[in-house]
Amino acid sequence: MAEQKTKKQKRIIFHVDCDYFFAQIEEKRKPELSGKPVVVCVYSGRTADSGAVGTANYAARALGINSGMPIAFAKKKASSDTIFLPIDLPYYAKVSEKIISACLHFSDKLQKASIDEAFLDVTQKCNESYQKARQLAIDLKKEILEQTGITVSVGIGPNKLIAKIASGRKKPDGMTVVQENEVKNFLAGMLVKEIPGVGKKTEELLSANRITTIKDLSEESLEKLVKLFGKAKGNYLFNASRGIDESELEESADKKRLSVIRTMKTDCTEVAQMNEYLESLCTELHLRASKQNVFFKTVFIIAIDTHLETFSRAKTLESKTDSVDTIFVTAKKLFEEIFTQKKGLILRRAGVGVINFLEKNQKTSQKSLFDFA
Ligand code: DCP
Ligand code: CA
Ligand code: CA
Repeated sequence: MAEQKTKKQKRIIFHVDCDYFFAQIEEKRKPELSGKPVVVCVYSGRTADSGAVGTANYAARALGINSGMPIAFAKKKASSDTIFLPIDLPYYAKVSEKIISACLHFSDKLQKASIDEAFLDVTQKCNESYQKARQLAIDLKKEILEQTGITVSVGIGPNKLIAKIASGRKKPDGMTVVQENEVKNFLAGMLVKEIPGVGKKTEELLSANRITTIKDLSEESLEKLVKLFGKAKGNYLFNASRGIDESELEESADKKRLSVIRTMKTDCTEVAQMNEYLESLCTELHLRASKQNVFFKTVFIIAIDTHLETFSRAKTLESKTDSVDTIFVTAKKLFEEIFTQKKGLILRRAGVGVINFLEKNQKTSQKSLFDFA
């Protein structure tokens, strides 16, 4: 085959980050916390107050209470109505799973980056259009809010680095779009610490070399940065200061999915009209799952209405299966649920998918719980 230099494909990446995550979840499940400063604590158990703050809601942050601070110190800063709560990780992990599962249906590829954030590649889904990406992000935020009551902030950019920086610009409930030609201006006024991975030590070393802004950093030579930080980090900083990041999303096995989605011959207003269509979708999906030689545990559906708004629902089954009937029955129920919940819904496109795979020759699936990035 003749060698062909392929132009690197333009990408559109979302970074979705939940707002004051642990504290927001507590606010949602305990309405009596409304309006009060809330601090979620990771108690070490040594003495009553030993341990660190996991996170604080915005009212508590206004008092100067932040993640990582010793609890005893936070208590000194607290007002009389500040509520201190112990961390409940198993519950937060469940909310996290729901959010990630909503994100899955809005992306071509997903990388869970921590308990409260994920990168989504939406290039294909949005036909490389930032306008479509903006609408998709609005729909995703709405879907997450409806399913979990949690607000998230979304950064949209040409790579993971820009998307990640962008998601932190407007919080809470924010959205920041940075197109490729806007990257330079977007970064120009920022301090070096806005670059992910630039912590206190790096910041100090840069500052000792009179580099304080990202613009300053972009004016340094690669040689100098490699000399100061070594090859890997020097290269990273050199590229990051220019908004360059070609790293791919790292998709974990349990987030891989198969789905089939099509525009229906006629728009549908109830499940009964979808029977034949659903059967053919499920058969095709089942065939693809069989080829991959996997069982699956979760069935999901995607529904797109005549205004091109996207909805999704997912059901995790009691046990793993590879049955086409299970896909069909579950998908049908999920569509029924959407029609019942959304009065007046007129569906144009519909899809069915499966996630949560288990290789057929593998006995158990080990899932790592989570990490804080
Ligand atoms: N976390 C923690 N200890 C830390 C930092 C974070 O336990 N030192 C936990 C609590 C946070 C969650 O991880 O809710 C997510 O961390 P983020 O850094 O994304 O912070 P928040 O979501 O709390 O706030 P923000 O709205 O700024 O994203
Ligand atoms: Ca967060
Ligand atoms: Ca985060």
